Amino acid sequence: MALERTLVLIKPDAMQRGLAFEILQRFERRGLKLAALRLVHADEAIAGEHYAEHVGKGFYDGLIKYITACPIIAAVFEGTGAVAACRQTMGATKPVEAAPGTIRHDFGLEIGRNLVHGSANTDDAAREVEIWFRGQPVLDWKRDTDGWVFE
Ligand code: IDP
Ligand code: MG
Repeated sequence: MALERTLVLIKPDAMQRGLAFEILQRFERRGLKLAALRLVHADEAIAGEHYAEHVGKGFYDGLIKYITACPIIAAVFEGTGAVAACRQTMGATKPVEAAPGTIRHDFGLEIGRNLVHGSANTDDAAREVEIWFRGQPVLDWKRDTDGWVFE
């Protein structure tokens, strides 16, 4: 399986509820390697760029208001199959349809307060890493435990 990078956002509800590091820890414990981390209060421009695919949908205005409500954490995680692995750890978009043990199931109830974002595919991941880490370093580093996570 290919080594991939994916973009994770700890959304405002997770920040406000004190769940940010508990959520980050789930990705970390899975074996994914942190390549970049940033606390950022998104403005409408960056939020609009990130959620461009949803322009015109009924929930769009609420989504922009939600994601810009307070500082959030943007992270880049790296690992084999990292894009799908992160989505699996997050669970389905609707928390009531997310599998038990996933972040959205374990901490959420409503689709508009689903705590976490993860890129949908590798193209989106590259695009989103560029949006949130423009001009900022994404590190390529060898973790001493890599050989115990990646065969
Ligand atoms: P994803 O985050 O699982 O990729 P998308 O369908 O790409 O899900 O939607 C992006 C985000 O927009 C969701 O995570 C959620 O925060 C929000 N969203 C999607 N559909 C709705 C809705 O029907 N009501 C409110 N918010 C929504
Ligand atoms: Mg999506």
